[in-house]
Amino acid sequence: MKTTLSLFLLLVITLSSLAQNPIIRDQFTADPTARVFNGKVYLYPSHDILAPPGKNLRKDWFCMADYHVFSSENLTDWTDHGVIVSQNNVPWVDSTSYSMWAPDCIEKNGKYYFYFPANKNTAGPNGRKGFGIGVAVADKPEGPYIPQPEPIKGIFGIDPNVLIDKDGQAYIYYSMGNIFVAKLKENMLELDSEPKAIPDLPSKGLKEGPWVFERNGMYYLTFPHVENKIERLEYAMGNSPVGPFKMTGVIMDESPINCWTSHQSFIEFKGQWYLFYHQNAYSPKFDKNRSSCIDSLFFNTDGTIRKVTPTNRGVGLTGARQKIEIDRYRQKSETGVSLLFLDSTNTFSGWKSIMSQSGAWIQYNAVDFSGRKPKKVQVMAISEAGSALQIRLEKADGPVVAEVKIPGGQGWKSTGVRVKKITSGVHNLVVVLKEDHPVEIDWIRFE
Ligand code: FUB
Repeated sequence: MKTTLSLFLLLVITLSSLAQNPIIRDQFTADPTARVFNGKVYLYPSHDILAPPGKNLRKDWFCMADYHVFSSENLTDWTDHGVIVSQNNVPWVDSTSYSMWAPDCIEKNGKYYFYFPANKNTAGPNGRKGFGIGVAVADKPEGPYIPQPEPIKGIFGIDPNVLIDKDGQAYIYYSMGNIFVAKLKENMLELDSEPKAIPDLPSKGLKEGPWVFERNGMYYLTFPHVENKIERLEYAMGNSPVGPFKMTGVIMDESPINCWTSHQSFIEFKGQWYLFYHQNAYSPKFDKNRSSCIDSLFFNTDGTIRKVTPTNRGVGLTGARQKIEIDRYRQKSETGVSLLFLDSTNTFSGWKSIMSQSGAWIQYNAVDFSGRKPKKVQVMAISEAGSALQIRLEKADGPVVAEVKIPGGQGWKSTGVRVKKITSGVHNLVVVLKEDHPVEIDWIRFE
């Protein structure tokens, strides 16, 4: 009993207050499927790693051996519940293939069904091993999950997604060139109809990663598609889970940092819609090591989706007394601000903001100043020649709450100054450089 408890505690790692993008900061997490179960958000991403040496694997390709599940009550603090399914514990999966691609998870009658694609270890009737889609079942969203001994019969494809319609009928969507849909039986483990390719979607350029949701009687079929050189998120709308679907628009443009893939899921949580997607922010030179991100999603009155611009800031509030990493900014001046990794040998340690020109500014949104009023602000910075900053509220020319002289020197130093009265509530912070002497900032924090 004692050993089980300590093992459990070892597995559960709480990552505190890390809402800003990317949201998981100690491992790569791609293809983020988010679901709301029992009032909490659960994240089921795939798990990119670098190809381990000596396994005869391509160094330039996806490499994924298992899945973790994460949960959060506020989209800000994430708990890693550890590995739920691995290529080594699924009887039908080729355990040398490292091919555990984009998954999904859904609840029905108190059971949790985790759907995942992977390479099979035996050839099917067509003589091909290829991708199958399997299911693992649990009594709780975080597992333990028991994988079914065989993949779902009749599916050759990747990127499963399951929708349970209002009448209780479940549908599975997946991709393999086209996007397919089929009914699932009541047991959620078998097909109840022949998979059909969904027509009227773009015929040129790869389509994959279907993710379907319903809102106000409209069905949104969302998917990454290569319209130009790399994927972007597009969608079609229809009035039933099987269509017909009409191509409607683009949800998110191609990655500004050139991640070839894109992959999405959507939730409504506490009255706000969110888009989950991935980027290769922690691995700019290798886009098969991706990281999950979240941004808010809004609809127009006719039900169409407003385009989402990816942000570093992401979602959620940051407490004023926490380290406010302004490199996860919402907006910045066009010139005079750049970001660099704090440690290029460990990109998970994040970035520093480099401000280099008087008047340059960087804006970090949604800092929570409720509770006791702060008296001081600390700024962790380096400035070789010494420099000066202002901290303003709401916008670049908003009220100044602190003037901070950064002393000259080589190493990181925290400088504390008194702050003016800040009214209780949520404020945007803007850091403005007052001199032409460059300064590097790691974080700021109120006390
Ligand atoms: O993660 C591997 C594959 O890349 C996914 O299955 C696709 O959707 C793309 O994101």
